[in-house]
Amino acid sequence: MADFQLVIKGGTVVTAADTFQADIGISQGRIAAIGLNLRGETTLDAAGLLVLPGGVDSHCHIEQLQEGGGADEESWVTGSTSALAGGTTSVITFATQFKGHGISAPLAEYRRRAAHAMVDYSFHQIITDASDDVIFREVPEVVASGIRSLKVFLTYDPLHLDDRQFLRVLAAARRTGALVTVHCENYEAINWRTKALLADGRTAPKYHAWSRPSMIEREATHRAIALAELVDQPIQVFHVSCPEVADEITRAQGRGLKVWGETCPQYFVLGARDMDRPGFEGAKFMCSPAPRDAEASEGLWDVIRRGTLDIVSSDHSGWSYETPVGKRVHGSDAPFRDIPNGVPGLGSRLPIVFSEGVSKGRIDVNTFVRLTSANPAKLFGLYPRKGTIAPGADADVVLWDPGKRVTITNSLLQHVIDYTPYEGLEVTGWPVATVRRGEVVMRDGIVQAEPGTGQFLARAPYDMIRPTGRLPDGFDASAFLV
Ligand code: DUC
Ligand code: ZN
Ligand code: ZN
Repeated sequence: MADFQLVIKGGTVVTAADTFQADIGISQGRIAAIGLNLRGETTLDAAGLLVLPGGVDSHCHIEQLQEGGGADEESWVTGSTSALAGGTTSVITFATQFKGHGISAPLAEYRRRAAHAMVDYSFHQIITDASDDVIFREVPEVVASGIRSLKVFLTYDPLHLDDRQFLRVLAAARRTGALVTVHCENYEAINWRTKALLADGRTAPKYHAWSRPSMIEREATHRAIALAELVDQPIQVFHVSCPEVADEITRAQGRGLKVWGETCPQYFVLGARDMDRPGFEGAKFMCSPAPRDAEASEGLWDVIRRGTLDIVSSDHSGWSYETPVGKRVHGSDAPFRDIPNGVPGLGSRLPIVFSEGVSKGRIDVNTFVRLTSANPAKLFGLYPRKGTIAPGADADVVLWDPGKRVTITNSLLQHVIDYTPYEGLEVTGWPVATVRRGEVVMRDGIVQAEPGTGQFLARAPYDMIRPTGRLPDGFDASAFLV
């Protein structure tokens, strides 16, 4: 007689902490038991495979609204398909504010669109205009609705916040119990250098990297940490591109601050060299911060092994190469300043991190699970429902063939974007089946899930992002609505 609806049988279970042989019994979408010789109504054979918790991608852009109307090319259906094909079962995407407007109305539109998701999801609320109404009225409402992270940009027109506005967001997060995630680059320095490059006729994609060298990222990271320390507000630094920037986080963590850092696969395998490809080709590799050089990429693994950077997200951004709405939106000879930033990476995230990390001997498989699933779930208040294999957790599981060699091509990734910057990259390790809340939604690359079956993940208050209580002079300026 069967005890469970589904049993994943004979695999090697891997969590953030342990690796062991076991069957997993699943009923009602949750893990009901971990043991030996479990019997299910249905069995999924995992012999010879790793059994991992579903990937949690805590930074990706899906169907993001554009100021002129419309949204990013990657829809919830295509984005979910790519995520499930690549072993990711939960994502955190973004809801944007447009300057001069509020956040509640666009958030309702984001939620309406996300109702088509096939992965479970939450949002980071982007704040681009820290007006009184947004900071004092709307942010508390949005956080109370379960969106427990705010995102700010210290650069980019028209998104960037000055220091005063950034402080107001940090204070609002402290009052309401949210994490603040930060895009750290110096706005004025980039604009100044960009003007000079364009004045000198240096317009090709490769000058994107020249416009924002590493000290521009390091300075903004240092400033973001200092202001967060002033407010005593936990932050996560997004997409750290190199060890020089990570060193700022190491120092902050050494002082006992709640500062976390993520990096992304593009910083492991791409470099400024890729933006120097002939013609417009370099646009395929343009993202911010800019990928650096091979030494920086290798150094990021040291930083990961030390624990300073503890999450690898995709920063998946939907801009096709050939379409008129993607990288060429301002023409095929647009100066680098006018080419949209971002690279697709939802489906390729896990294979690249596994291959570059585990298969090449840089990290062990438990560290892989920590970076790509357990830590993002913990930092964003989803653990232990997501990010682990344990009784009571959602049955989000990936069956992983650690020895499978694959050459990445765009069609394997199943996103809507017409290219991948990783075309031709050889990886060892590939997902062969994905289970989302007990349902087998991908097998051998074929995704079968109904649009609308993804669930919104409302995030309740959690300890990890509670302020430290250490304030300069013991004075809590954030208690005042200024
Ligand atoms: N950088 C971002 O900050 N967001 C999306 C894409 C990018 O390159
Ligand atoms: Zn960013
Ligand atoms: Zn991003």
